[in-house]
Amino acid sequence: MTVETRVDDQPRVLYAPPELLADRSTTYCPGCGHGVVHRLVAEVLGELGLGPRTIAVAPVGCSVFAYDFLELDFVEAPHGRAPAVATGIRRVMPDAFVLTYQGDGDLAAIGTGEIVHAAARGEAITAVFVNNGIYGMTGGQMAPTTLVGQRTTSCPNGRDPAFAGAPIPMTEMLAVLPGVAYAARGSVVDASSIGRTKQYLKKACQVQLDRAGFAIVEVLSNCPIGWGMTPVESIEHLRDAVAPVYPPGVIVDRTAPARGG
Ligand SMILES: Cc1ncc(C[n+]2csc(CCOP(=O)(O)OP(=O)(O)O)c2C)c(N)n1
Ligand code: SF4
Repeated sequence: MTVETRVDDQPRVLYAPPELLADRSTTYCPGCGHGVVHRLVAEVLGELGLGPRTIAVAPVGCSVFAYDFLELDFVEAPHGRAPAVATGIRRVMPDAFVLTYQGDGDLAAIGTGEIVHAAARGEAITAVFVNNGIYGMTGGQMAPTTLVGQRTTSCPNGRDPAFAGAPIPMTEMLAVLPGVAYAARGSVVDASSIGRTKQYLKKACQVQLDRAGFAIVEVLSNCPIGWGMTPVESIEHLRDAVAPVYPPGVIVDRTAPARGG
């Protein structure tokens, strides 16, 4: 929706949606972070002029609907297989810009093998990894990223690390692989975090354009419905409980010039 005002009796646009964001009402739950991440993807690809040559790969999960909201060519992958599908696209269409969009159930559980091997091979792919700490689409079950003590529909007494293990910091794990040229973690917690996340996404796209290796941006996001919170409570929880466990920032940048002698 375009927001306008009047200055000196002249119309002035305060905010206009990016061209690559479809002009349709959201079907995500009120307050869901996926919409913010979609907007950032649309802005970044638009600013880099990549819309026409992008092939995006949608996941299984709430954000499968990215193909309805982003004006891009999309392929939908089976659950967790987005990096493998993206690899196939990369191999047969070397000039395409290839972007994957996955949730944490998709990327960090059923799709663990695919993301690890695509990253290890240094595939020229830009991966967007939306970590909301839960399986949103299927009713809020525990994911590998669920916090210790967090209650979900499959661990109603809270995640017990003695039974379910500790939360998996996927992006830090991937960052140790030499094929990963760039790995960063942003969040949708407030305007400045969203601005930084946009910069991370832009850098991750540039890494692909430079054929420097695999690039991933994790985005800490909120799932008010799955967390049993209001949208405002979920943002506070994201800031106070989630971000300390998954600290935002650049995790690795192998494109940066080496320092010293
Ligand atoms: C092979 C297969 N197994 C299980 C499912 C059921 N399923 C659909 S979405 C989903 C979890 C998605 O969670 P996440 O990736 O965190 O995305 P979110 O919905 O939270 O955005 C599961 C297990 C499926 N569709 N296919
Ligand atoms: S269940 Fe969670 S992730 Fe899915 S649309 Fe609703 S708030 Fe978003």
